[in-house]
Amino acid sequence: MQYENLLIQEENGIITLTINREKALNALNMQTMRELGRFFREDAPQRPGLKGFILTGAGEKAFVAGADIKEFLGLGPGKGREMSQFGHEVFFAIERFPKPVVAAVNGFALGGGCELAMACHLRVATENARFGQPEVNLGIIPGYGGTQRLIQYIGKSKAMELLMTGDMIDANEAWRLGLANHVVPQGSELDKAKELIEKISAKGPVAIAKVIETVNAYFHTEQDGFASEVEAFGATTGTEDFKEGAAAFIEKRKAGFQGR
Ligand code: DAK
Repeated sequence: MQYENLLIQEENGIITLTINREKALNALNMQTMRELGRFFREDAPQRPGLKGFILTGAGEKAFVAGADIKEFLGLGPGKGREMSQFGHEVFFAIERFPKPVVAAVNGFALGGGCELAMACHLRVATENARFGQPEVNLGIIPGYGGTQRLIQYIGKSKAMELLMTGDMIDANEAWRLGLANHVVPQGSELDKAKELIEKISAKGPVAIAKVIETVNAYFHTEQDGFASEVEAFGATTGTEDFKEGAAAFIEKRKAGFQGR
């Protein structure tokens, strides 16, 4: 199958997927989201012999600097809900994939980029990696599972702080908090990710699939936080604040929010 924004390389049973939009710091536009969905929902399940997958970003600066803000301007509550729901389906396909998926976080992992890294089973971060959920700077909330998975990884207190301040944390802080599994020098992240996948591939494949299934099952609770995120995200995309936040980013100025 043809991919516009994903580079797909296979070596020794490991597929490395590189999000290839370096000029936009690998921001997730809808085309890239559709391609990630197609890969994990249609292509990868047809390749049962593989050992695992690595997700990374092109260049040395960013893993993924967020959803593509330049596509935000046409959003409203209906479209926002629809896109959030689609994003959840794509990221659940990654999170529930029965083979290891490792994020090689080689720079900024912000907003949708941090959400993508969190949907992977493991995260190897380079020393220059930065994680954050800066959506509130744009007048919205995370829409690809960030409000739920950040709590799962680092706990409510710190998640609440990062979600409300939009602050970034560096790789060592991400490791200290349990968000990054390993921190490695820039340039060695793919080797570390491959080493992890090789180690896992020596174990029983059914057992690995069941580990993934049962660890994920721990977080299936009565109240569906993901569904409430879809609704809340849709609501924020209908605000004047969101229009102002996205316009301010594009015009490279500080946003003036009005609270409506
Ligand atoms: N989208 C589009 N373009 C981006 C981008 C992004 N998220 N991030 C960076 N770029 C572009 C910049 O506009 C710039 O393009 P040109 O101006 O050269 O054309 C180029 O990448 C290089 O960026 P900078 O010049 O800004 O590079 P710096 O080193 O100075 O700064 C930075 C790096 C990562 C600190 C900065 O670029 C930055 O703050 N980027 C934005 C970070 C951010 O706020 N990310 C978005 C978070 S919100 C949704 C679901 C989920 C989401 C949205 C919708 N739906 C369900 C609809 C998620 C939202 C987010 O991710």
